[in-house]
Amino acid sequence: MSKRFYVTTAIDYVNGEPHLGHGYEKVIADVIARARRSLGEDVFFLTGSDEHGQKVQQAAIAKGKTPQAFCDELALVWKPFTEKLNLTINDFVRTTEPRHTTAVQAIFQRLWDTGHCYKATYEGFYSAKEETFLTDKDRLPDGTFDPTYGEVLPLVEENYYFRLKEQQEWLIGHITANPEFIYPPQRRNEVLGFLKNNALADLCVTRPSARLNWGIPLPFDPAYVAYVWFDALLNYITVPAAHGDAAVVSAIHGAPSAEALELWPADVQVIGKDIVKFHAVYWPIMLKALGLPLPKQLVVHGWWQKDGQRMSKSTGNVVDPLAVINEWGLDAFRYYVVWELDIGADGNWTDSGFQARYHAELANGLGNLVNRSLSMLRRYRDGRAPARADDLAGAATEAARSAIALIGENRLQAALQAIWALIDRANQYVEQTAPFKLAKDPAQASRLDEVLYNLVETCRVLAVLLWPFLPGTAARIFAQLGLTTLPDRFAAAAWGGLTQGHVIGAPEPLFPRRDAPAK
Ligand code: ME8
Repeated sequence: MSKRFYVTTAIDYVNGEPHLGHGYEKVIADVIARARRSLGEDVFFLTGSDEHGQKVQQAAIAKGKTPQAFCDELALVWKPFTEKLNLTINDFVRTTEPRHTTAVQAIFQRLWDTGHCYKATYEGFYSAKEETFLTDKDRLPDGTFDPTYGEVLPLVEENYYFRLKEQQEWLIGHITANPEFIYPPQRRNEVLGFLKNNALADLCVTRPSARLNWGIPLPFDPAYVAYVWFDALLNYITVPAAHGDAAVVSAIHGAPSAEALELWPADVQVIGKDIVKFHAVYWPIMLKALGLPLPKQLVVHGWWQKDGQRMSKSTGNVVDPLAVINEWGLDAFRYYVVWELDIGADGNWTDSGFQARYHAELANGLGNLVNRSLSMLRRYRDGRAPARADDLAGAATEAARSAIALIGENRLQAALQAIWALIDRANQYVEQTAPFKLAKDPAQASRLDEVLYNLVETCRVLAVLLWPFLPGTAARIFAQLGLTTLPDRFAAAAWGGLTQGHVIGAPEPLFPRRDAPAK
């Protein structure tokens, strides 16, 4: 069996409901996963929920529930969220599942047995809010700690530590030698800058159960639970282990199963900018300690704001992706988040910007092109495709070439722009060739045939290119074209796929125009 292309997202804390940032991250990972499948690759796409730790425990207590009952209830929100987004995931991991917890325990045992962990006493300060140990070096010039840490209290405590220090030079070497490891380059430079200017301290990877018991107990010392980040990062390999991935299984324990999937190393791990240190510093060192290869690429996206401000429950300006999807449709949401925010940059959601794009680019741009192309073919040619003609072949071929290349470079926004250039070109072609005038002149019948073929064939190519981004819309375009397959292979973008005499179906508006919702 050959290795699958393995894509992951961060696993989300289930201390609240999914918001725009979560939706965004999952959509870009899904675009990458679908595009790889369109290229003919076998893909495994994983997401899930991060259920241990202080944040979740506190949220459960605030609701008067046990953490497990609280997580079980939220799983009923988070798992269906992936369906609402039409994600092509192959698995959804919850870190409270036994397949994960037992593997995390086996990994801890292994790291302990091989001397990668040791026990020591910590003396310093602790932020319960961020679950972070702090020292005097972390104080601001005025002597206080950054307000994001919340209340910071002095702490003396025994814990287990994972050795990071001695891997610092190796990690700098790896990142330097593999420029594609962290995308985009700006984030890579930040990580390198951090590693070159700061001495890594070993990482405290446990919490005493007496202080925090909502975690995975250490197999060799049940008075401690695993630090939530150590537990969470491991999901990327505990799931492959559960699917019998031979390399991971033998690094952890036991023998691989017969129908093993080959997944690790991940090809793309999509994460947000706030968790780069965990993924680009701790995670590689953990993998090295286990003798496993590093992921091929970390794709680091920026953060969304709403109306120029950080989204926060307290200010009530959180964008609820489900509300947007219910009102405007999933593909409008997927379209806006990918178009508005290049991977890496920060972005700003405004309702007016969303609605403007919906009307200008989806309703007037794509929707109008498909609707009028199909309507004219039905009106003037009984819905039958004429013989192949190639006026737009060059533009379509160029759009396909450039969109596919850009997706491969994680430049999803630019890929959408390349696709929209073809939509604009085709809409301009309608204006230039004026098929409604040609239809009035019998002498222009063969020219009208050519124009109509160019238009419907462009719609077909567009559906193929749009599939990773707007899968529902792409499938509807194919159905309206009377095609019975899905547009899920890029090979089908080759010009000339529509055969003469093929009968299309009935056009229906893809993005109905609508008034702004009442405020
Ligand atoms: O960090 N804009 O979970 P999380 C864009 N459990 N992305 C955002 C965002 C925003 N406003 N807010 C959050 C965690 N995200 C850990 C991950 S992985 C082993 C453990 C992104 O629910 C954030 O950057 O706080 C992260 O990638 C993801 O949502 C989950 O965030």
